[in-house]
Amino acid sequence: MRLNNHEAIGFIDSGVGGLTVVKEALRQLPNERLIYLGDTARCPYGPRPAEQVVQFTWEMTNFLLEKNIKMLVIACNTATAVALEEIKEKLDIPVVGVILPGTRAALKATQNNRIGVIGTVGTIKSEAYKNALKGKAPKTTVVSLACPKFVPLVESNEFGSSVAKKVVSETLNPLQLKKLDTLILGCTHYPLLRPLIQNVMGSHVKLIDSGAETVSEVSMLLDYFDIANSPDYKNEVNDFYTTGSPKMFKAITDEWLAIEDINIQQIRLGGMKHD
Ligand code: I24
Ligand code: DGL
Repeated sequence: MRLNNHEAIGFIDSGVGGLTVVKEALRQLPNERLIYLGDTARCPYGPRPAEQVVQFTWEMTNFLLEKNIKMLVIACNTATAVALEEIKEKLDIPVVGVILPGTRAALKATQNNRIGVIGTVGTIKSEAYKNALKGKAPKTTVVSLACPKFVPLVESNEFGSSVAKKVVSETLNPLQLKKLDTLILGCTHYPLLRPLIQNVMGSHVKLIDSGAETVSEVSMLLDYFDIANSPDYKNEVNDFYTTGSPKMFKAITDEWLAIEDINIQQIRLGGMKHD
């Protein structure tokens, strides 16, 4: 029997995109204490070589292990795609990525076995989604597409504009004639483009938000390992760490999470240049 029920659940991400997962966790798991680490100083991970993303992801993991987390959520698709397997293998706490939960939901949703996946260059190049889908259901047709313009679009606050509309429609054009009935949003930022993506793909295509699916899996694993916190021990303080500007990080968390008393600290990870 493990006695770590009151410890926090750790979340790591390349920046602030993983807050879409945290927002869902605050809703589905209000008894749990969360610790989030966003590597905003080195974001984005999407265009980086896999070996570098693996190294950065280990640096984040090691930082959170020192905080005695009871479970680790890799809330970034690019990091999950290239680093989940080896991190899971080496850690003795449960480690959850954002890719498998999304594939489960997609396989549940599809009726014609034709599933699309969109993500960063790193995620699509790794073929992690394709392998996971094919591994579970070999007859599935998987159409993958990297959308390198989407993250910059969201991060420049453009996700409602007519420029965004044009970029989304042009980027998704290769998917139009593929007869997909399900599309996995395989990147933390894409839920913010959801209305535009839905509009371009048509209302018959089911969009799967990997992050939201992941929290359901976290909830299930807390019960499976018997490490869920009880309301009596709820500790209100959620800690947020960033490698970048805490002020800018706070601006995003304030708008996105709208929670009070948020504790944000700037940290350095291995190999980072000092100011
Ligand atoms: N959204 C994201 N990243 C940004 C941004 C954004 N700027 C505006 N919005 N910037 O990701 C990244 C670089 N920063 C990050 C903070 O530290 C310094 C560097 C998506 C966030 C998903 C939760 C748009 C925006 C916002 C508030 C909430 C949501 C959102 F301003 F998309
Ligand atoms: N968090 C990343 C992902 O989900 C997107 C941002 C980045 O490229 O670092 O793939």
